[in-house]
Amino acid sequence: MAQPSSKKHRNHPQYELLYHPGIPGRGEFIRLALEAAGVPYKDVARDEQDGYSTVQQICNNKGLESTDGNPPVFSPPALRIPGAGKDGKSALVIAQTPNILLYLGERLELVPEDDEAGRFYVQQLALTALDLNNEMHDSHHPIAGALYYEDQKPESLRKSQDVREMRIPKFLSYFERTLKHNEKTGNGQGLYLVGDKLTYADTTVWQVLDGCMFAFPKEMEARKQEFPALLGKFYENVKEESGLKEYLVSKRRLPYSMGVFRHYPELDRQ
Ligand SMILES: N[C@@H](CCC(=O)N[C@@H](CS)C(=O)NCC(=O)O)C(=O)O
Repeated sequence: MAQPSSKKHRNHPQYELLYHPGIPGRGEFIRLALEAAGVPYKDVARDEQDGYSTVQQICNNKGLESTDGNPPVFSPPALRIPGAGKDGKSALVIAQTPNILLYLGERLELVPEDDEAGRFYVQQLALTALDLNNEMHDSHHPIAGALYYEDQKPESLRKSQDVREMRIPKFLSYFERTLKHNEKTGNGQGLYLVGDKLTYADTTVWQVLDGCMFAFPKEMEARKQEFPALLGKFYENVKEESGLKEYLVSKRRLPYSMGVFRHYPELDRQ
């Protein structure tokens, strides 16, 4: 079981993350939120014997329900919350990364308190970061997820060029401006995208930046001068946040491999 330094575990159910075992992938957005909050969780595919078959049973079955009377799930990640089902005894299952983050945001105190507009704003930023996540996936799988990269390499080269030259700067510019706006209006100090403390917008944007740095190291290095606040102070600070600092050097943090963020040198800036 994942065991981050648990500041708030007495008030939380035993969250269960249902995701693939070998990659950070989209599950990482959920892990980062839980780790930043210091709330223990079970990473079912990794922490339980035969855990991955449980994940597949809940997330990839062809039946009319996922488990405990919950509707079917399209694909991982999903979050299972024992005791949060309609009858107060069974489990609630929630899928779609941003939906899970929305559920956890208030509970983990990773959204501005008593501020509806602030909650939507955090979600807006997370959704935007997840759009870039999808662009990064498509940079090596522009034609079909079921085909090998090698079978779509010419298209990957074209797509990556567009992602690096057009899309990445557009997203980074937006996040850089957001940081500056919040420095002026929300006491963000260049450390936070919304308000004056960590939200899941920060952890989600950070994860996408980190993944982009892994996939396109030359491109991202070259962009540092253009986006110094985002790729400098902000990026470095999130790594130092309590909970995340310990997690990022722990075994729970999986290395990038064959997931959304992949490093093919030929797709990077030449
Ligand atoms: N929009 C969904 C995407 C979920 C998704 O694409 N999951 C991947 C793993 S990271 C998967 O298993 N997809 C199977 C498929 O799309 O066929 C989310 O954000 O959770």
